[in-house]
Amino acid sequence: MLLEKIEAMIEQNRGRHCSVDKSDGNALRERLKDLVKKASKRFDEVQKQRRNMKLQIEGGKVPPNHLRILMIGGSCAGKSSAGNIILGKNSFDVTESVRRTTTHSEISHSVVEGRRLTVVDSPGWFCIHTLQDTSEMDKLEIENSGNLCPPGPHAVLLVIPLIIKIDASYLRSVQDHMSLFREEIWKHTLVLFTDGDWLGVKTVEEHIESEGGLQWIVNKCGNRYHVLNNKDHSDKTQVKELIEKIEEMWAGNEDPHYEVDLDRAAQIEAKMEAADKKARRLKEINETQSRVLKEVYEGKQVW
Ligand SMILES: Nc1nc2c(ncn2[C@@H]2O[C@H](COP(=O)(O)OP(=O)(O)O)[C@@H](O)[C@H]2O)c(=O)[nH]1
Ligand SMILES: [Mg+2]
Repeated sequence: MLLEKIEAMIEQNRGRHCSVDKSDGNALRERLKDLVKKASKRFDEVQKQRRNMKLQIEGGKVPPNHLRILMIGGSCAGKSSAGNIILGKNSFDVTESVRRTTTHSEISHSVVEGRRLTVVDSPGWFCIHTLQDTSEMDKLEIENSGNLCPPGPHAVLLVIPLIIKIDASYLRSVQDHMSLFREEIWKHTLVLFTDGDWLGVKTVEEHIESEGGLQWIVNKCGNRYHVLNNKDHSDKTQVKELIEKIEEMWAGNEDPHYEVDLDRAAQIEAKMEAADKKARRLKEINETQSRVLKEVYEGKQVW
């Protein structure tokens, strides 16, 4: 059937084939060669950087036995799934439809590889929204997420799915929403790529080098990144290696964690409480109005 259709198409085109420009092919090959070269350079740099950090740990800079980790990123990036994989249990609800399930930041704890882990999951932002497009409540939730694990997270995992194209609006959205935190946050941030099952034979470095926006993000995070396949619960080495990378980042930093601003935390809490109270009041008014309308409609109310 398929062959018949192909033959009919060839006949229609009177045997003419689609011509390709040889110079185009050569240019593409050159670009690919360049990309592979850059990818291999990035890989070597990461290995060198990791060796140096490991030496610091071996030299006596022992990482804390209790690590606090904050998950941030766009909605549906895989933050909750990654949080669950890291903790080794289903603590956070995962979005299985278009409706987002994480609307408030949540905290959970576990012991992994003999180490206590605290993970804070956050709602995230719509991945092409600018800061202006994001609601005030969501902004407060995102900003407040770090305050859930005082004095602050040792590691911030900026979750980015490998499947998504990092265009200018995606990059702008990341930059905008990261600005809800202080600039120092980048020193404690590692890019966590999800959808590891999608990568296939391509290396993560080749993926980074093929997306301009991604290079900016990864470089801003001091060339720290890790790939997770959240669908593979049996692969424990992917979490073990992530924790090693978090410890190495910790060893390379002067400040032990991203310090939360307690005054700002109190302000946010007050704002959230006020918004909550207002929402409850509006709900009550709405309910009263509906009840009165229902009574009028049913002829129970005499005016
Ligand atoms: N194939 C694949 N799907 C994933 C992966 N991580 C997350 N997902 C799916 O992506 C969707 C959003 O995940 P979720 O963790 O709720 O994202 P969040 O909104 O950032 O918390 C869910 O349907 C997950 O099953 C992954 O590594 N591979
Ligand atoms: Mg979630």
